[in-house]
Amino acid sequence: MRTQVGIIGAGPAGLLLSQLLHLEGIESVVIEQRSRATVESTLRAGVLEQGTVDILCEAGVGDRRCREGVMHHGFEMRFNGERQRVPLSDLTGGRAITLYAQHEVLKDLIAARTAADGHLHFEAKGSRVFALETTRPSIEFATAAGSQRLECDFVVGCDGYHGVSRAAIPAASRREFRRDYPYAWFGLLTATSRLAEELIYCHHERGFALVSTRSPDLQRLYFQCSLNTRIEDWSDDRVWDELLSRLPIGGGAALAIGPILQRDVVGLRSFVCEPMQYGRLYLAGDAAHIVPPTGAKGMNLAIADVRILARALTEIYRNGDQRWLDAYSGDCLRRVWRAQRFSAWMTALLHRPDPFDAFQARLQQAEFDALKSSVEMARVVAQNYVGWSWDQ
Ligand code: RFL
Ligand code: PHB
Repeated sequence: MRTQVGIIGAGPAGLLLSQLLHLEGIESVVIEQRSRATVESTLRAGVLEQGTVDILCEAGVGDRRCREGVMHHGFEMRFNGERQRVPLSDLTGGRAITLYAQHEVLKDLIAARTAADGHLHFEAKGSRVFALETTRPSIEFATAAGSQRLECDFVVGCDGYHGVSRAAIPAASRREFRRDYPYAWFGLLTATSRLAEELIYCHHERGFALVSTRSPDLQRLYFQCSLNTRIEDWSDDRVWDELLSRLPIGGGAALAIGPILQRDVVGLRSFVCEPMQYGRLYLAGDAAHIVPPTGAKGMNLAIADVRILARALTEIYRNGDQRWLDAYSGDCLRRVWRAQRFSAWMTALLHRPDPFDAFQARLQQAEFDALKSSVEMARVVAQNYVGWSWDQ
């Protein structure tokens, strides 16, 4: 098999890249290890920045999101009982975020690629990349039909943090930066009514909690837990007791208890691989960088990467101009480090330090007080949360 761009991973980065290239007349093949049903049903992100929404519309996959996604013009912070709204749109000249689940974005992208006869290989096992330093890199993988070899002009690693692409870059040719956090998030999806119109980020002495939403009767909730948390130790009653103890602080409606449909525990990590390129291999999304989910930036960064990469590949195929590809890693990393800074700041502000640190707790309070009293600080938070425009 031969194609122009071989893409490993059918997450938001891989699928959107394939779609953007298709719109420019560039052929690609996407190789994914999971089944289509699993990709289309795994719960992850929910917050789309304005720039992400814009690019999904430009890619021709925004229709359902327009009908079903919900725009939010602010969010609430609760800090040891005090409540403070961050009015996103007022502080950013009208920008907003949209709540629309990541797996719904993936369904839309897969439908678009399939309708255009795009080449998607699900349940492809054992992917490996070869000859990255040459002009004919290749990917080998196995499907039910047997072993396959895909020759490409370029290989793009969109295979997430645990994928094979980044590891194919020799250790001497990359530098990795990481921070692991001493706590995790317990996440659940519950069939109950909305607690509030907007997201609530809550700092409580028992730990962080987050109220997000998927639809009027499906809510996505998270709370800080210890790294060694085992899901089976958490009965529904225990989950609700923990959430209710953290959330109804400072007045407002109480959370209505409902059946818990899904639950998961995820560790928090900050990670960057520099550069995001080696020979003819380009990394995009979680394959190159991870942010803790507190800033809601991960998928948005993945989408920003492939927007830049699609443009760079188009320049080379259309005009033979290599400069955009050469600038790819540096262009992405500026945005990535800005998101790292914001995500680490949100995480440090909202979580209970573990082990508890009284000095850090006072600093968190001082930080929250500054946010409350300074419109300049609130504006910086709002600008970071809604995301940066493409030319920023
Ligand atoms: P993905 O989504 O991990 O997709 C990678 C794909 O590659 C496949 N793969 C392979 N395929 C073939 N061969 C191999 N060897 C392979 N190895 C892996 C995988 O099966 C998978 O299908 O990476 P991508 O495309 O870079 O997208 C990144 C986003 O998924 C991620 O950053 C976000 O989900 C992060 N995130 C959030 N981001 C936001 O922008 N807004 C949010 O509100 C938000 N909330 C979240 C989040 C992540 C969370 N978790 C689970 C860490 C909330 C949570 C709880
Ligand atoms: C979500 O809706 O899943 C969500 C929202 C905000 C975050 C992280 C996750 O910061």
